[in-house]
Formats: sequence, structure tokens, C-alpha cells
Amino acid sequence: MNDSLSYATLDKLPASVKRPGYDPHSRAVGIVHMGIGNFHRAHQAVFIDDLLGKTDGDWRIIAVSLRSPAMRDKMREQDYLYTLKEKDAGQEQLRVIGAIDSVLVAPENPSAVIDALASPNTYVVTITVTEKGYCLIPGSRELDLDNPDIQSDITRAAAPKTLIGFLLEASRVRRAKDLPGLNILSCDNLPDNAQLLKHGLLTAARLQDSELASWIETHLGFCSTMVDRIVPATTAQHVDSISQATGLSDAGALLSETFRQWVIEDNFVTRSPNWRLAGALVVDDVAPYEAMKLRLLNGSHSALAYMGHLLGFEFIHQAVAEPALKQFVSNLMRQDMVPTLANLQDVDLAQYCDSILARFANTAVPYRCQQVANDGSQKLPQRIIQPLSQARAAGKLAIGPATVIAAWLAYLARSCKQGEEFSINDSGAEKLLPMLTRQQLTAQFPSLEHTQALLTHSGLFSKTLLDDTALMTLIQTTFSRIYREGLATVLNEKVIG
Ligand code: CS2
Repeated sequence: MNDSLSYATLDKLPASVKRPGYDPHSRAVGIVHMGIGNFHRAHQAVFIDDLLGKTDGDWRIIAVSLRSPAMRDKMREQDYLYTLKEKDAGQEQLRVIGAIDSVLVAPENPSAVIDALASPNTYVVTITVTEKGYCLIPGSRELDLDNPDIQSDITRAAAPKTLIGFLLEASRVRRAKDLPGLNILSCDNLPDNAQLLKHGLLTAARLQDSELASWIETHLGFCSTMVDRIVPATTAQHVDSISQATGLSDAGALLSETFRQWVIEDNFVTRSPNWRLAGALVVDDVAPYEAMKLRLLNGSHSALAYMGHLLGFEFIHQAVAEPALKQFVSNLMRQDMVPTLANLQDVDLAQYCDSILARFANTAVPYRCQQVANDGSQKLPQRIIQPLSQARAAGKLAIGPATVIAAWLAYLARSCKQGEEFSINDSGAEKLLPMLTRQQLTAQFPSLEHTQALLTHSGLFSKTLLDDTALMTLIQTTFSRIYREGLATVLNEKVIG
């Protein structure tokens, strides 16, 4: 039985494994991260780990789990150290990350989370709570006041439950103690992520106390950011093979690709780490970077997820190895998405598209189609529907994005098909499933009327799009053909030849 990774065993690591380039004990906390998952541990924590190795500064992280204790339980025994394996076809590096000081579990001890956020030593809050953690209505992007957790947080019926609730309470304490504000860096895959958070937070604050709302407006610096790194869910096998390679057992081990990117909007109101030194790009306007990444990378990822699943593939790298699907995604990026994007001087979009296809093909980071397919109703608006809408407004047919919507509907319908059932992990799409019961999957399914009813009920489509007969007919005929003849036939006809 191997020793476990911890401060006491760091010296036993083979020389090839990179260790923190600083003494973690000598650095205090300056950042609170909301929503600890694999993505945070392989992204923001790695940038901070690099920064700590390059310069002095108290920028270690207290990370918060808003739900389960699982991550804390895994990491606590090993002093919150963990090994990250960064790998692609050409390179591989194992490194131990020391940036995380500790993990708090919000439901167990909400006041510890508020104390951390309201500490005079905290200057920065970074956030990865996924799209649904913002508690917004996907179509309108307004705060979902029907969400029971949001209702509880606004009425202060119990300890905070949501990101919004914790930020409200922390702001109340900071204001009462006359402490400086915070830099809030939103790192989820949403356009204008920090502005969406600000809007939701102010909506909640105004319903509580208008003076608190004014304090938030003037004291919190909302920095939108674009984050990029492919980090799959870890399996026991990954953990075992990394532990074997380091010779130390490590329950927190994880995998990522070698690529990583962080573009941060300069809206700071208080002290910040030197993000540039950490390897991030600091810009005045992050929106064009975010649109580029959401539409080209995430839009293609979602396309591969639904279409790959329909073709029977488990992983994204398998889906992108299918020539017709690769061609479809390449066309989707170049023909449909690129024309909707602003020009960025420092980015060559053709190269960017090529690099995305190469990154998806990386077999060292096996990413499940189902992982991307989850929460489609939260993801599709910014990845597919916004560019679709823009293309229609410019008079283009937008076959690519329309096909992705048709594939999403076919994926939902298939989950209800006898003998092929699988579960849909998307509370927004679950409300569509009663419209796809076996009785409804008749020989005429899916009619134009039925397709339009599904899209209307999803709440994701504007009236303009729903009234757009050419678009609705295109989605319905593609949906129907995928459902009846199979995606392989449709793809081969449309894309090849
Ligand atoms: C993926 C993203 O699961 C998903 O929805 O599209 O997590 C993707 O891997 C990252 O955004 C890459 O930066």
C-alpha cells in the first residue's frame, strides 16, 4: 500500500513530477472560490499555483462546495494537495498543485463560507457554479424568482443556499464592517457572465434592501472572464494510474489537456493578483473572446455530444473521428459561427477552428458525450441559439445550428423511445419529456406543430424565431429525418458530396 500524497510525503515524489514552486504554508489566503469541481482544480487553481511560484503574495484559495462534501472529504486527508496530469498527443506533465488552502462545504457550515467571503484578507472571489448555478431563467436571463432556493435567500428564511444568497450575506457583512469591496470573477460558460451575475444579485438585493443594492453596485467589481480547458470527469481508473505514476496514493488526482486559457476583464475595484504573471490575458472587453469560445468550441462540443450520442459514440474523441461528423462540425464553425463573430486582432479564427478539432480528438482526455449533453437547455442559448438568431437576422438559412437543434430534439425523443430509454440530466428539458411520451411518438411524429410546440415550451426561442416558418420547417424536417432514417443517413447526404 502506497503512502498518501501530503506535505509530509512531497519529497517522495519522483523528480519528473512538478511540485509547488513555493512553500504553501508561507502563503495566506486571498481568494475564495465558489463551486469547487474538477474544472476549478485544473484551471484557476493552476494559474494561481504558477503565480505563487513566480512571485510573493498571499493568494492561496479557500474553495467552497455549494453542495456535496465529496471533494472536501477526498482532499482533506492529503492537505488539499492533488496531482494533475496534463496530457495531449505530444506532451505529458504530472504536477502537484498546492494553491488550495482548504475546502468548505456550504450546507454543513454556511457561516464559515460567509466569514471567508467577508474576511478583510479576501480580495477576490472566483466562481464556477455551472450555468444553472446563476439561477436565471434561460430564455430571458432574469433571476428566477420562482426558484425556491432563491426565494429562501431573498427572504433570508434560512442560511444561504445559492451563490446569490452567499454574495448577498457577505456584502451585508462587509458593508456593516466598512470593509473594501471584492473583485468578482465569473468563470462559467455564459456570455457576459459577471454582468449576468451582477444583474441577478442586484435584483435579489433590491428586493431586500435598496441600500445594500447600492453598496453592491459601488463596491463589487464584476469581471467577466472567458475560461478554456478540457477537463473530463475522473474515473477510478484515472486516479489509480496517476497514483501509480507518482508512487503516492491520491484520491484527488485528475486529468486535463495541456491547453489552457483565461481572459479576464479589467473591472477590478480592489487588490488583485498579477493575473498576467499567472498567464492570463487581461482585457478591457472580454465579450468577443467569450462569444468566440462559446460558439466555436462549446457550440461544436454540444453538436458532437448530441450527434455523437445519436450515432452510438460514448466519447467526444470518438465522435470527432467520424468523418461525416467532423466535416459537419467544421462547416458549423466556419460557415455558420465565424461570420457571427467580431474580428479579434490577436486571434486567427481559421487556426482556432483547427485547434479545436485537434483538441477534441485528444484521446488522453476522454470526455463523455453525455457530460456535454447535460443541461442542454442551459447551454444551447449561448452556444447555438444566439448565433442562429443572428444568422437568421442577416438573412442566412443557418443549416448547421438548425441541425444541432434538430439533433437535440431527436436526442430527447430517443430518451423516451421504447428499448432505447436513457435519462436526461437537464431540469429545463425534463418539462419537454411529457410531450414525447410513447403515445405521441406516432407514425406522423414529429409534425411541424409538435416541433413548434416543443420549442415554444422549452422557453429558449424568441417569438421571432418561432414565427420564422422557414426555420421551423427546416428544424422539423431535419428532426423528422434524423428520427426516422437515422443521423448517419442525414449527415452523409447533407455534408458529404
Ligand atoms: C463542455 C465544457 O461540458 C461542457 O459543456 O462543453 O465544459 C468544455 O469542455 C469547456 O468549456 C472547455 O473549456
